[in-house]
Amino acid sequence: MRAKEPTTTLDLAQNPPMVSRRRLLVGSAGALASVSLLGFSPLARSQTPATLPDYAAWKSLSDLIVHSANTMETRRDAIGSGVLTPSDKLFVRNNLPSPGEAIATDRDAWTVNIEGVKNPRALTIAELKTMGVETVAAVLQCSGNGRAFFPHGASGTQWSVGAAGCVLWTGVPLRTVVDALGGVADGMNYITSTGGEELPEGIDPKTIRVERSVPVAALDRAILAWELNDDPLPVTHGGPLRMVVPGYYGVNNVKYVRHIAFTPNQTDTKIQVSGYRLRDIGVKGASDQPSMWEMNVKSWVTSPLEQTPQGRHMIYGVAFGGSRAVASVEVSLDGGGNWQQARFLGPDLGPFAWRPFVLAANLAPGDYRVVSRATDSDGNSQPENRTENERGYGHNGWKDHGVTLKVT
Ligand SMILES: Nc1nc2c(c(=O)[nH]1)N[C@H]1C(S)=C(S)[C@@H](COP(=O)(O)O)O[C@H]1N2
Ligand SMILES: [Mo]
Repeated sequence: MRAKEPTTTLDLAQNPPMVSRRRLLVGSAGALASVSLLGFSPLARSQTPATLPDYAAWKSLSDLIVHSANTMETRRDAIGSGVLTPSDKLFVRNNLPSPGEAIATDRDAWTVNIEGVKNPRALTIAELKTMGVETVAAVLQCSGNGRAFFPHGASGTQWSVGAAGCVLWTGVPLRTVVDALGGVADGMNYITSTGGEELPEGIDPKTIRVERSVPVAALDRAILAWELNDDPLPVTHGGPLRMVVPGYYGVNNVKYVRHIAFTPNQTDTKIQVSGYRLRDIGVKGASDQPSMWEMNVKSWVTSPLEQTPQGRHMIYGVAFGGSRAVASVEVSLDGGGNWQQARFLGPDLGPFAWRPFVLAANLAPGDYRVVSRATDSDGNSQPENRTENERGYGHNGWKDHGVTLKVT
């Protein structure tokens, strides 16, 4: 039930930089013209290879904007109206190069060390699989999703809306594992997870290791996942085993997890101490600033996006509450002047999942600014404007996430 648009129109409209770069690569004069017509886009600054890197070669290139070999986002028009994001359309973000398929040759033999519990020990995936199993639907979203909308030129990948997806994780609840190991040791305030990448020599590991701490309260929702969307978890997305903290930003969902420790303090890795910290523009990251942990309420329209003929239309989008359920979502066709309640579509897969929404609209010829505004179960609504911040994190302002629709 997806509105089909001429692909070329959509490409140019929604992802001008990708198209521009592609054409620039082949040296077409038309491409240069289209660049100047479209004007400056922050996305154009990122490298845009026309192909997928080897470790993500199984992905659907036509559904992705490839920012770099380590960063790929889902195209806005590829999200569709389904509840779940197919794995081959899911965004990818690596802080370090992907470790490659070799780490998954014997998945069941992969071990994770659990420390800071009464009886610390190493467990294989084979053992974890005997302890318990649950499936949770959750939005995976990078902290910098929406960074491209910040006018100050926040450094980092210029994600639009596509550094997010809603997927199914299957694995054992961390609580179950911890209970089997005698419970959390006394005085522990954080869960600290370490990624399994091999680190290059000659660099202080603390400056590059992907090791993140989340408050110990996350134990109630954390899961050690070995499946993504009912398939063995691809290495691309953290297989053989991933620490999944539903409702928390992407970075806290540590891939190829090797080590989980309950700790009194947060880890002293750079990615924790000064990275992923919300602060004013121009301010350096520091441990006294809010860490990118729980996600906020957010939504965006996914179709139609640029141009559409007059008549009756279904306006689609996705909405999620972040760390709590989404309660409702409204759509405005006039940039926030008048709002209409949209209807959720499909099954409710729980508080951490997103919900596709739809609003039927009769559209007469003209220009429309289509925006959406979600509200979570605690009554928090998306603000109109972004909160300016140095790294362009946590953007859930509804204004920037709107689309300008030409009805002909
Ligand atoms: N081990 C490890 N885990 C990691 C990362 C990484 O580079 N290494 N990147 C983090 C970031 S910043 C994000 S947004 C998500 C991206 O998950 P995905 O690549 O499966 O989409 O993984 C997180 N977990
Ligand atoms: Mo991220």
